[in-house]
Amino acid sequence: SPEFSAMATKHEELPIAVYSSLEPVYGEGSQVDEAQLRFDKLKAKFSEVFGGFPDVFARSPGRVNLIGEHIDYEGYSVLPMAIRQDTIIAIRKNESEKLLRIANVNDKYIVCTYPADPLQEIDLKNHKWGHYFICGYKGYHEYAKSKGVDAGELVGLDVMVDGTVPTGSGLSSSAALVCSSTIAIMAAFGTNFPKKEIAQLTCECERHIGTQSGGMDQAISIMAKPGFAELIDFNPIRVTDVQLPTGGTFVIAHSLAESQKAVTAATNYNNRVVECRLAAIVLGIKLGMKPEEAISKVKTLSDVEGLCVSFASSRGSSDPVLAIEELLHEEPYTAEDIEKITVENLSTVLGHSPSSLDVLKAAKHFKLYQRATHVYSEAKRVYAFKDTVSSDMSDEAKLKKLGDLMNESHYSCSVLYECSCPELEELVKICRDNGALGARLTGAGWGGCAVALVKEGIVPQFILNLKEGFYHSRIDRGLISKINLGLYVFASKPSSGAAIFKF
Ligand code: NG1
Ligand code: MG
Repeated sequence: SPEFSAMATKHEELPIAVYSSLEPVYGEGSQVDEAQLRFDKLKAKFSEVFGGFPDVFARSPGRVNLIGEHIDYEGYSVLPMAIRQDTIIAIRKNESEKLLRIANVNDKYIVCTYPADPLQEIDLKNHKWGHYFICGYKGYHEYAKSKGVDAGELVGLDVMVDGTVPTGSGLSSSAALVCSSTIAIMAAFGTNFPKKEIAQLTCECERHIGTQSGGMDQAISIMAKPGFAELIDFNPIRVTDVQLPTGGTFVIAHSLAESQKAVTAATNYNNRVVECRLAAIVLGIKLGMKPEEAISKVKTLSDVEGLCVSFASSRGSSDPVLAIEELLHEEPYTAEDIEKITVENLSTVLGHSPSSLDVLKAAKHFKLYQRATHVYSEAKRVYAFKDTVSSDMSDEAKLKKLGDLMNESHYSCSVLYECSCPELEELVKICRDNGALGARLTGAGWGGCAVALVKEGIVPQFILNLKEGFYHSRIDRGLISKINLGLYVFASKPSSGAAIFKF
């Protein structure tokens, strides 16, 4: 019936499709058969574990970021695309027990049980995969409350999860799980919020896991359209379709170093967020703000970009990096160095947030110059990428330029932001040596995947060469099995975003 077709919801709301016809959401072809098998298996496993059938299904994809790394939380636009790999969830209200029971088709993930309490604290010291569902659960209730929506009575939920986004790979398995959880909960309670609002609320609720993340992953997972990468702006979230030039394909390759971001946040991800914040405050003060004003008003480097640009223009330039070069020093700052400038101790500067205090405890020093230079230059590369795509150059010339920008982005991530690792460096080099127009780490880094832009005609040979040059020695060392190689290196087309599936 038309009521259940993907077309039936308003454009701004999540598409609702029928479980028995996944095509409107997954697109044509073999993907649909594969997806249908997974949904059938999910439903069967649900029955096996909980008895009976789920009420409804939800899906949300992973993503690959093409350019714009570690700048979403600084307020800058990024340019990712959704991938085919996703998380699907079967869910049912359970009125008889006020418990959230979260199971997984993969036995590696043991059943997690939580109380049906939206105000519960997530036990961050004891990381569990089910915590991501609770992020969505809390987020749903926080949003419903803020909108005066009746969130329904507190009931239990039976939940079965199947995810195909490799974890710790920089392809955002976390957002796929948080987003699909939130949507599943929303659908189970019979509500459907506008996509932009779901993107915003899932971004905020994933922070319950303890990372001070930006909103890229959730925005693309919720808002992606098949066939397009998206330029995503923040505050508020906006997406612009980006049609990539023909003749090029993005190949994703896993470095096989797993990056457990929720566990390493204090030294990696949150550390960088804090460094950027401190760099922004110090720049604000150097550019004439009173320390207490900078501490209370400046949160991100985008907040002081205007001041940096004014400074640069007084020197005949428009590049905010010039302000960094003149006002910050390359030597890492100690906490004391910064406190001399802020005239306030750093825990106060950072508002005593627990995750920031963890960062301060773990940090020896702060590389303000390098991190800020990365952020401003990466932000520019995103626009250069977008402008190249919409320019009137030939597709060939466009692809070359996009590849160059990706290479520059990787250099900046690796040298200035220091979020690469030896395995990623090796992999990126092998990609370039085998004819990639450009290659870079994608996602947070410190492991996970690289993305390479490759001329369509050489993709099969390129993948073979990667297998030969990077993966075979790892198969020999027993790190991965040969049968699974397709999970670690594959070409990817821009895929579709989140959806609800009813019976
Ligand atoms: P990964 O680690 O790929 O999930 C993270 C952040 C993004 C963004 C990138 C770096 C989360 C949920 N995601 O992505 O917001 O900051 O790192 O560009 O923390
Ligand atoms: Mg993540």
